[in-house]
Amino acid sequence: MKRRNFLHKASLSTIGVVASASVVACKSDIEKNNSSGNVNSTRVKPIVIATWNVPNATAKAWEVLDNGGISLDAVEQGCMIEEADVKNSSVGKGGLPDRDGFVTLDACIMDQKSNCGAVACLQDIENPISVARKVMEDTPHVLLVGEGAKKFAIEKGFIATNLLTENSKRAWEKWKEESKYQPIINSENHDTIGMLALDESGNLSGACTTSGMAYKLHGRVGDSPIIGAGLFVDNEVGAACATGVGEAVIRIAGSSIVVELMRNGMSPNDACKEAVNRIIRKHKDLANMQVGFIALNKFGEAGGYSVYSGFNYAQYVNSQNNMVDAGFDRGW
Ligand code: SD4
Repeated sequence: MKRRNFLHKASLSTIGVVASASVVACKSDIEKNNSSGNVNSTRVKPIVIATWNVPNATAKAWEVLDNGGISLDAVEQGCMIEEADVKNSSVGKGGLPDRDGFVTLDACIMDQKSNCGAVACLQDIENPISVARKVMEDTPHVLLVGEGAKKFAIEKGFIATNLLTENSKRAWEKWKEESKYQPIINSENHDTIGMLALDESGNLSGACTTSGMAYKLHGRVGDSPIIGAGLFVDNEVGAACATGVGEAVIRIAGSSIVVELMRNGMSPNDACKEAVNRIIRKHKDLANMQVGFIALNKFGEAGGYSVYSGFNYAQYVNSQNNMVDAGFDRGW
C-alpha cells in the first residue's frame, strides 16, 4: 500500500512538466482514434503488439482487451500462451537450456502506474510472467532471482515442473559437441516475447518473457527482466520492449530510451530506429548483433526497428491480427 502511494506520488512529481503537453496530445488523439466519431468519448481504440511471429499470443491479449479487460491482464495472458508453447524454444517450457543444461527464465511486467515486477534466472516454473506479476503485486520488491525467485513462486502456489523437453535436450547435446557460444538471433533464440498493450481506458502495460540466449553461462541474465532495458512503460507517453542480444540492449538502457525519445516527440518507429542507431554506434563489431525494438505510444501508434533484416512483430488492432515487417539498418 505504502509502496503504491510512493510510486504514485513519484510519478506525478517527476513527470509533471511533460504531463500537460502529453495530455493535450492524448486528448486530440483519442478523438482522432475513435472510429465511432464521437469526439467526446474517452474510449481509446485498443491495440496489442508483440515481438516476432506470435499471432496466438496477440489473439489471446486481444480477446482480453476486446472484452473490456485491462492491458495488464492482456499482456500477462498473451505472454502465457508462448510460455506454454513447447515449440517456442526461446520462452518457458521447451526453452533451450544454458550451457550446463538448465532452462533458466527471465521475465518482467509493468503497468500504467509504473508498478513493475520481475524474475531472473528462475528454474522449473512454467509461467515466469505470472511470478513477475506476483512480485509486483505481493512484495515491496521489483526483482527476485534464482533460488529465491523459485521459493517465492512455490510459496505462491506455482508448481515446480521440468521445463527441459526432449527436443531442447537433444539440441543441447548436439551443441555440446562443439560448445561454441555463437547466438544468431534470426535463426535461433528468436522468439522472446515482448508485448505491449493499450486498453480502451487508454492505459498501457507491457510484459516480456524469455529463456534467454541458448547455451549462455549458467547465471547469465539478459535484458528481458530488466525494467528500462527489455521493457519500459510510461503511461504518459508510451511503452517499448526489446529482443535480441540482451547485453547490447542493457548497454543503452534500450526500452527506456525509446520511451524517452517518444516523450521528446518522436514517432514509435523513429524512436526505435534511433535506439538501434545508438547500438550500432556503440559496437565496433556488429557481427550477429541483432537487436529489435517495438514501441507503442499513448495514441495507439506502433512501430519497430532492428539492426538486421528479418525482425517482425505481431499487431492486433481493429479486430485484425497482422504481422508487420520492421524496418532495419542492414541485411545479414
Ligand atoms: C536475451 N533478449 O536474453 C534476450 C534474447 C532474445 O529473442 O530476445 N531472444 O538477451
